[in-house]
Amino acid sequence: MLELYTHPQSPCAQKVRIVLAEKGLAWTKHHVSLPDKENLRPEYLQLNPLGVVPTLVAEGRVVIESNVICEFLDEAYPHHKLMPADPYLAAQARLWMKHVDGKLHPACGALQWPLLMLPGLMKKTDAERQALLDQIPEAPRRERQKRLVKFGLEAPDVADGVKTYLKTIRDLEKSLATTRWAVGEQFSLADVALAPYFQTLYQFGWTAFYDRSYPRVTEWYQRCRERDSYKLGVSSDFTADVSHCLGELGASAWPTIEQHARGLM
Ligand SMILES: N[C@@H](CCC(=O)N[C@@H](CS)C(=O)NCC(=O)O)C(=O)O
Repeated sequence: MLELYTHPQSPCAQKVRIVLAEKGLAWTKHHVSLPDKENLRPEYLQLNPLGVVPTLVAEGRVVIESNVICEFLDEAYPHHKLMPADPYLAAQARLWMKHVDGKLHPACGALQWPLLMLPGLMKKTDAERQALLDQIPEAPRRERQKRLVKFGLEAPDVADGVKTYLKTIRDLEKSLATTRWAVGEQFSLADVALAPYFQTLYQFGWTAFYDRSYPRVTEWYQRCRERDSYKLGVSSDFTADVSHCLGELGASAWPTIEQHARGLM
């Protein structure tokens, strides 16, 4: 019995949903509304003290942190291994996963959060908003969200996020010069970790980040999208209405995002 606490637009949760689909595992969905900050409710914090999605409950036992959940599923259900068997390739996959967790994920948060989460928060009173932000357990996330409330897309986090995205794309283009997937000839947990962050660019119509100058990344992401696991774990949540709405949000933000990317794309 697998239960996943998730949100459709959370790249971390998308990683786990791709792994579940790759392995053909049945699971029960618990939707956590991030705009309503359900992730900070006491009952959720008991499961995940960091107040973030995803959280997996496997046979009643809680597993948190998306990379840890992906590795847990890969080991608990080893019929279709996603961590490369070769130790060197496994090390490379873990390096990508670490990069995503430490750098690309905060970068994505800075770009995506002002568009998806901020509008709901701005409907609250100043005092309510402040009180909610003060409850965020981890200081870097708490301070980032406060800066994003104050400065929106002009926050330094957004400009830094754009730089991190573009460096990741350049590095991935280099890797893909010699391998079909991020770390070898097989789709692996490295691809699982990376692909959802390209969903963010795709959904907002910001594919100019990679499709003008990085043909291997463009083809790699297309290959990811064509996998059944991606269709089931990610694309199925993006109905025509949702995609239209995200496209409009992305288009309205593009002039500022492009400004941050000027000279770097
Ligand atoms: N390192 C964590 C990060 C999880 C995370 O940041 N999740 C985001 C959604 S992608 C979240 O729940 N954000 C809630 C918030 O920022 O209030 C993981 O990989 O699971």
